[in-house]
Amino acid sequence: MIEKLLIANRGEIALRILRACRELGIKTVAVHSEADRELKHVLLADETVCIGPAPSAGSYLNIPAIISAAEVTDTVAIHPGYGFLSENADFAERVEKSGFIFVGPRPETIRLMGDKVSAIRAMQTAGVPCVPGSDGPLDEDKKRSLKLAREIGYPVIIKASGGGGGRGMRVVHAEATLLNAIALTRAEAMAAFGNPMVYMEKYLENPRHVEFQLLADSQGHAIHLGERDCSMQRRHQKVVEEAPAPGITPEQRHTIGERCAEACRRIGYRGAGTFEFLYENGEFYFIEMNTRVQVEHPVTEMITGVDIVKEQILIAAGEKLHYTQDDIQIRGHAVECRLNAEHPDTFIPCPGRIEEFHAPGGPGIRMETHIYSGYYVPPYYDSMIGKLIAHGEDRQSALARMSNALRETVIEGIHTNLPLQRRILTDAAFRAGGVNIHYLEKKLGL
Ligand code: MV4
Repeated sequence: MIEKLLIANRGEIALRILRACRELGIKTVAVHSEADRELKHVLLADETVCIGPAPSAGSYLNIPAIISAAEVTDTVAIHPGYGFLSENADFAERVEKSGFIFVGPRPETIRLMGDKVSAIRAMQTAGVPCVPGSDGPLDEDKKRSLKLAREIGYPVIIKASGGGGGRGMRVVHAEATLLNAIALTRAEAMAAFGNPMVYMEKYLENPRHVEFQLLADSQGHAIHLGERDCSMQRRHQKVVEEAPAPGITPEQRHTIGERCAEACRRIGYRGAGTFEFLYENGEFYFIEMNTRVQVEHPVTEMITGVDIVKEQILIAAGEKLHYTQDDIQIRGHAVECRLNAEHPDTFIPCPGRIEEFHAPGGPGIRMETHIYSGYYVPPYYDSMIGKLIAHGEDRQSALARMSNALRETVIEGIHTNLPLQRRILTDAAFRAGGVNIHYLEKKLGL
């Protein structure tokens, strides 16, 4: 078993990883920046190492500093959390070459999925449904691109293979602008990712964002934990997530989930992973795979009873999955509201001291946060300060519990998006379920 684990992250996910380690009897090393000495998990960890200055580039993204911290503390494994270095194949490789266990997939898998063209190709081969498109990179042959777009049918979308998560894409509505759009996206992709490769897909105009959670061990077993709906988003930042996705049938869950599991077996996937789909008119279209634990993993934990972070660590330790697919039952419904330190109307980040914090409670309520009364939210990092999760026997009950919990939550001293979250919970379309990815921005009048 792993004796000691280094948490290469900060905030609520670092605390989540620390708690999983405590349950497993694993000692923890918290690495932190100069601005993060008072982080809750740093105060709780068995050992702490300051790895650099406040800006992430010198600390949470500083690979040599993290490896050195692991060396001086006799760390066995490194958990990257989400964001920062979590999907950096070079980091995973350096971790393994230095003799540590990387809690995540093999570096080659991270590299394969980081390149969207190769990820889509791998999924297509494995029988995962994908968006109609170029089935590979666009070449310099303009006639061929024009012909392809005409066959797919406008609108189409040009995406950078090195992009993902909303970076490096351009929608094209008519033939007149296609070639220019390809050239522009290519140039931007080269500048932003050092990779000029672009590909084409049919542009789906009003899809939902539905993603499947997968777990795979290093002995070739893979299971799915059902899906989440993450359509309630603004500028590619998710705001509310829920599981299961409204309106998805057990048959659809079984069919798509099993395709994803089979894809994991084929590519020798290891650890937790997420298959992102667009869902429109009853059909699923794969767009990207995430090779890390995700912010919204708790809604899946609430409806399946599986501790995803503990499973990640046990898989990294070489253990077999503790569940077979038949062990996984969906129980009730869960919803998550992200809590951000930001102005509720302008979305401008609002760092500062939390003068007062009162956490909500009651049946089915889970608060994942590192904040406490007196904690200072630094200005250097993502504005997310926590997540509130509500579970109930059905969607109605989960939403009722979430509404109560949002009313109970008190965060004073800084602006937060609590007022926005309370508004979303009373929104008729949200309450009906199944809004698409454009809903929130339209509601907010953007
Ligand atoms: C799309 C799309 C429509 N059609 N691909 C944006 C983030 C990246 N993961 C993929 N994205 C999209 N790809 C096709 N073929 C619309 C989006 C999209 C989106 C997807 C998921 C969640 C929010 C989104 C917001 C705007 C656009």
